[in-house]
Formats: sequence, C-alpha cells, structure tokens
Amino acid sequence: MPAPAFLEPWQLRAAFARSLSDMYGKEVPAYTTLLDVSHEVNADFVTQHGADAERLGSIARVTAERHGAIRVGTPTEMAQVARIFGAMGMRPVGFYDLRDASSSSVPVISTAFRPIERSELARNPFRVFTSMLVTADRRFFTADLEQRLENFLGARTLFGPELLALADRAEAEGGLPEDQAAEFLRLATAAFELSAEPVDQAWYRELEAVSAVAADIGGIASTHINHLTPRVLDIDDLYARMEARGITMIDAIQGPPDWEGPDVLLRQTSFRALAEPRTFRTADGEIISDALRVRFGEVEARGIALTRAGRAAYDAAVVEIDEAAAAARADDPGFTEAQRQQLARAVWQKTFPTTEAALADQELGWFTYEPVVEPVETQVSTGSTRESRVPAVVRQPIVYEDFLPRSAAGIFQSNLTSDGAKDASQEGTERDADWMAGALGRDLNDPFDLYADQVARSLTAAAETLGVDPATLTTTHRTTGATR
Ligand code: OOG
Ligand code: NI
Repeated sequence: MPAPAFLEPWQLRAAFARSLSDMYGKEVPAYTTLLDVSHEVNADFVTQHGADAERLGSIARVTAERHGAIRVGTPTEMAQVARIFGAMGMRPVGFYDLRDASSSSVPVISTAFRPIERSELARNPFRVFTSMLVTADRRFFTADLEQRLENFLGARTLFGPELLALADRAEAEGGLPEDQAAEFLRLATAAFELSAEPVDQAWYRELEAVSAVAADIGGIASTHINHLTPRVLDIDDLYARMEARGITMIDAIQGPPDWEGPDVLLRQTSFRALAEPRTFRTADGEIISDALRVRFGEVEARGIALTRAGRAAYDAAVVEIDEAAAAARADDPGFTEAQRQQLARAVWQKTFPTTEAALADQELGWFTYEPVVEPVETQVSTGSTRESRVPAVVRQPIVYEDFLPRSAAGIFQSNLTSDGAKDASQEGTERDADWMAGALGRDLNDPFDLYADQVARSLTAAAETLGVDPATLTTTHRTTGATR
C-alpha cells in the first residue's frame, strides 16, 4: 500500500509517538528493556486470558500505547505546547495541582494532552502529561528568584517558528501533506531531545536547592521528554520481571492495590532516573563534565474510569490507607511495603465491590452500553420451543484515560535527588482550571464530562438501534451476558 500523501492528525499522533519512542530508546537504553519486558508480560497475559485480556483495549492499542511527560516554564511555552499537540488531535484534559500533592518541593501545575473522542483514542491514545512552573509561588521562589527565572525563561526558545507554523497549519487544515508532515515530526521530536548544551552550573545548583524540578525546567535552555510510559496488562508481573533482570524499581506500585476485584483508574511504577553524563559551565567559564538524573522509566496498567462518586471513594480510601500505614509504621519501624499492600487490600475490599456489575449498579464506574439482540427460547408446547429475539444491551467498561495527582507526585518525588525547600508559612499562589485554560488559550476539558458524554452517546445510539426509550435501556434491557 503506498504511503498516504496527506497525514491526518491521528496519523501525525501515531507517527510522533513512534518517533519519540525510537529517540528515547536510543537515549535511555533501560527504556528498551522496559519495552521488551512489557511485550513479554502482555503476550503472556493474552495467552492466559484470551479475549478477556482485551476487555480494556485491544492488544494492538495497548502495545502501541504510550504516555510521555514534559515540563515547561511559562504560560507562553504552555500555549505553544498546546499548538503542537493540537496538530496531532490532542486536547488539554484535566487540571492537576502538584504543589500540595507532594511533601517534596514540586512547584508545578499540570494538564494532560490526549485525544478525547472514542474513535480517536482507538486509533492511537498517545497522551502527554505536561507540567509548568508556578514561578510566582512564594512558598518556593523569592521575588528576586522569580524575576531572574522569568528573565531566563523569557529569553529562551523551546519551539522554533517553523515547528509552530507547521503545527498551526496542521490544525487549521486537518493534517499535513507528507513532506511537511515529515518535517513537522522531525522538528517536534528534536524539540524533546536532551540538549548537549553546557548547563550553567551556578544557576542550575541555585534552583536545585529550591527544587530539583525547578532546576530541570528553568535551569536549562531547552526541554526534554522525561519519561515515556508503556502500558501493561499485569503490572505486578512486570515489576517482578524487571527486578529479576536486575533493574531496581521504586519501592511501590502507585495507585490501587493488587486485589481480586476489577482494576480501576491507574496503577504505575518506575525505575529511578539514571545518571547521564552532562557538561556544565562553571562560574569561571570552565567546561566540566558531571552527571544529572533527569530521565526515568515508568510503566502503567489502566483500569476502569470512575465516576465522581467512585473517585471520591478512591480518594477517601487512599487517605485511610495512608493514615493506617503511618500509624502502623509508628508502632513498628519494620513495617514493610508488603504489609502496606495487605492493609490497602483490606481498605479496598470494604470500599469497592468485587464485580463490574456492582461497580456499574452502584454508579462508581463508567460503562458504555452496546446494543445486541438476544435470542430467547420460549416453551410453546411440550417438547417444542420457539426462539424470539429481544433488544438488549451489553455493558462495556470505559478505560481510564487520565492521570492521578497523587501518583504523579509520587513519581516526581521518587526521582528527586533532594526534597528541596518549601516555605509553608507563605501563601501559595491561586491556580485553577480556569487559569490553566487562559494560559493555554483553549478550552480545558473536564475528564468527568468526557466520560459522562461517552456514556450518554452510547445510550442514545443503542436506543436508536433497538428502537427503545434510552431512559429505560440500562434497567430493562440489560443482557444477562454482562454479569462480571
Ligand atoms: C510528570 C509525572 C506525572 C504520571 O504518569 O503520573 C506522570 C513528570 O515527572 O514530569 O507522568
Ligand atoms: Ni508518567
């Protein structure tokens, strides 16, 4: 089949995800090991579980699935990122404030760029968690440091005019001709490579004393992708296999515990950033080589998206586990991660039902409804049955496409060389979803609204196909097939 002469946004997105993955594999070899192990885990899972393995996404989707993370400094840079991802059909979704989600100094707020339509997600679900510094926040930066940071950030160019012009053109025209697409992909990938430019040592170290994240963002004149995360179908298996290969993982898998009920939201783990050689310019102009740990490897397993009620239950469960674990640790300093997991499982068992059906009935999880026409056998007279057909719907879980602030903070934290300094006596700067939308110059999508919309659309479509009232669909026409 000849290559297409024009690439649509989803094709740019899929090609960009591949291109970044190739680049990152060259730059961070442990990432390649992570991919190999992920493929093994997924292949074995599919062999063991058959069609059930694909309940939360086809194996083709899951194998290609990645999320990346980038960090920028200013609203201007954030708006430019939105244009580049906009060209690939990726929209900003959700507002995450990591300043309070972590005990370490993480002075950023974030959103995630991702496709929002179901059909687009199925084509390629590539998403990028994008964080920006809050330089005005006095808990982290003095007025003097804020000013010098702003000067530094204002003087740099992360994304050149050619890249931005191609991005705007792709967005306006619904894609790019092949040659321009190739150039766009080349420039976009290069914008996220690790720069070989010498780092100003004094400036980097000054920021690092406040926050390693601030130094990573504002201490250098470029940005870089700091991890690229594959998705696995069994993260406990992956964790064990990575350790068996001699790669040290962080202590815990973030998010829900391993338990007997349905997987919800997101579970993640990572290996620590590796020391990579970098050159520095010292205060007296000398170029020296040293190392920085900025890029790491993360992996994730995705579960069912939770409704607002489900999410509130999740958040409460997390607090309960934290408090119980802190108390247990105070009693017994030898309290282990395995014991914490055990405790987490117990909290989960009283918070969440063990079946998908109950998760749906209690309106804790999001599900779509697909029409089916079920044959029903009726006894007509002795020894003979007649088959009639009734309209029915099968319930399908919606996979969680977003992130968790708590886990994100844990991921940031596990990779910091020091906690930095945070002056809790100062007032934090107010930032919210509206502020972020203003910085982006675009609508910021609410994840809950997107899931709710997906459910509503599935019900309308199913009702139309079956010729019944959508309001009665889930209660009267639910098929017995969906009994998980
Ligand atoms: C982003 C960390 C958040 C996730 O998966 O929760 C993230 C970062 O380190 O810049 O990627
Ligand atoms: Ni991540």
